[in-house]
Amino acid sequence: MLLSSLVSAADDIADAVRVQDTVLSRGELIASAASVSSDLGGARRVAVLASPSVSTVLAVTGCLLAGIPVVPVPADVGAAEREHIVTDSGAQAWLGERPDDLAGLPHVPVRRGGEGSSSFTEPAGSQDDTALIIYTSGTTGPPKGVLLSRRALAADLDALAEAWQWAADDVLVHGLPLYHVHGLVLGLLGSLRVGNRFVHTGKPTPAAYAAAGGSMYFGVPTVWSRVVADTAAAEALRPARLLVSGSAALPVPVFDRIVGLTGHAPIERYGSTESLITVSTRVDGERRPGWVGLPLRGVRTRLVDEDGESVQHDGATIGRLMVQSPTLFDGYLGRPDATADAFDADGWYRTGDVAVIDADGMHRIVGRESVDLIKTGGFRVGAGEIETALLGHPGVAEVAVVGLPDEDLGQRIVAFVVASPDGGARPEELIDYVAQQLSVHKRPREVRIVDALPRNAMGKVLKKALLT
Ligand code: MLC
Ligand code: AMP
Repeated sequence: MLLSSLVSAADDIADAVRVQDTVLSRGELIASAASVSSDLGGARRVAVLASPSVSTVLAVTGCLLAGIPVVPVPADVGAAEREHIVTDSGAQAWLGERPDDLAGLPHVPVRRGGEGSSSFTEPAGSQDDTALIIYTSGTTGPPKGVLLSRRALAADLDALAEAWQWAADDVLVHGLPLYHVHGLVLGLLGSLRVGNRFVHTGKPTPAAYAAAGGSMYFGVPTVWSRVVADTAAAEALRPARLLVSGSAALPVPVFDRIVGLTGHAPIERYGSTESLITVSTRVDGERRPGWVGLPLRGVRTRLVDEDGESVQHDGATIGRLMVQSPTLFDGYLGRPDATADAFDADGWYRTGDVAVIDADGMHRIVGRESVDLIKTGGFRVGAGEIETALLGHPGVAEVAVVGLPDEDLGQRIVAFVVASPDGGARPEELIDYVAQQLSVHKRPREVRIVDALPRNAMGKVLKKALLT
């Protein structure tokens, strides 16, 4: 059973989930399943506009308990991306929060209440059933729907609970989006599986983290670098048990500042939407700055060269990181070609990351194979997706998008634009255009208008020349 502790706990927990100032009991969460079942019974899959709200928590929990696959939609989604996700996923309704534009689907609000419904029977079906379809960017084209089974989610959460000694008496705090693996799967579903109290701070500000009184905190590196820039907020985390960083590389100076101000060496862990979390440092193991740890229980990793041959695990040789794991996804929805490309002939998942592994199995992520996948504030964004959006603007003749190093965001999205001859567009206008078409978090932080893009003899844009 995916949300086992939620369903099997003997007593009601009055504050099982808190989202900012609103609190939900365990009984209310379980009752949401009954209400979702009766409102949406028989639905094949539903979309949830996953803003950080109790409505989102009830919608997702209700669907998972009722056995209905959920398509989480970014809370800040724009018009074109919303249309794509709704059409591509085949979602039949919006459940929970109401989007500005329904994109042709009916809207079903979630009902609160139902105190006292303390028992629940998991619907007939299998652990192989899809629980979530999370849209994620590739190097080109629109985002693809990643099919995640109930089994994969459960396996990942159990392996993390083992590595982190995560238990029912923890209070987990974060303020991350509820439409990606980090905030939704690890944060919310992890808490409901383990049975601990869950607190969502609305936004991941240092002050909100300091005030939350948690035992475990999750953050992306941008959040942690903002926390350590606020000495008082960082020091308020001293009583916590575990500070966890993931979704992008945690800079070593930030790691060191966390140790200095909180007394805790952060736990680092590595993964992706497709593989879930596969590598982590352990509560009872070494936490080495710049390294992301050991394979979780049941996970195997290897490094290969360009020909697919294994390279040494000597702590120095760089290779392409491959993963085999019970936590792997079941493919991209409706994209057998892309699914096949993601695996080698022996079924190893190609992560797209390059890494080193030392003789003890400790992993260090060196970077990504492709410059066209950008990680900004922990969000994965495809350069191609932004280029396509910008080319839809009449003021843009040519464009190349790259991720440039950024102290705060890790990488910041920068668009190099050649304006169309009949008058260009102002950078601010182009930034807003992307925010309205895709998601606000995918907008370029900077647009540079240039006379020409650097190209090779074949006419291909030389992105590496734009990185300097
Ligand atoms: C700014 N805003 C605009 C705008 N410009 N709105 C519309 N149009 C424009 N042109 C508004 C935003 O809507 C927002 O409003 C406000 O400005 C600030 O937005 P921001 O500047 O984008 O926020 P920022 O401070 O940069 O966000 C940093 C961050 C965020 C760390 C909070 O990047 C974040 O939440 N990252 C987490 C990503 C994550 O969870 N990734 C996990 C992927 S899973 P308002 O009103 O909203 O404030 C994964 C697997 C694994 O990777 O390993 O975990
Ligand atoms: P996403 O699919 O959004 O979860 O992004 C997955 C990608 O994030 C991985 O392929 C890595 O490139 C990156 N990533 C996740 N965790 C870490 C980490 N701890 N260190 C470095 N990169 C990471």
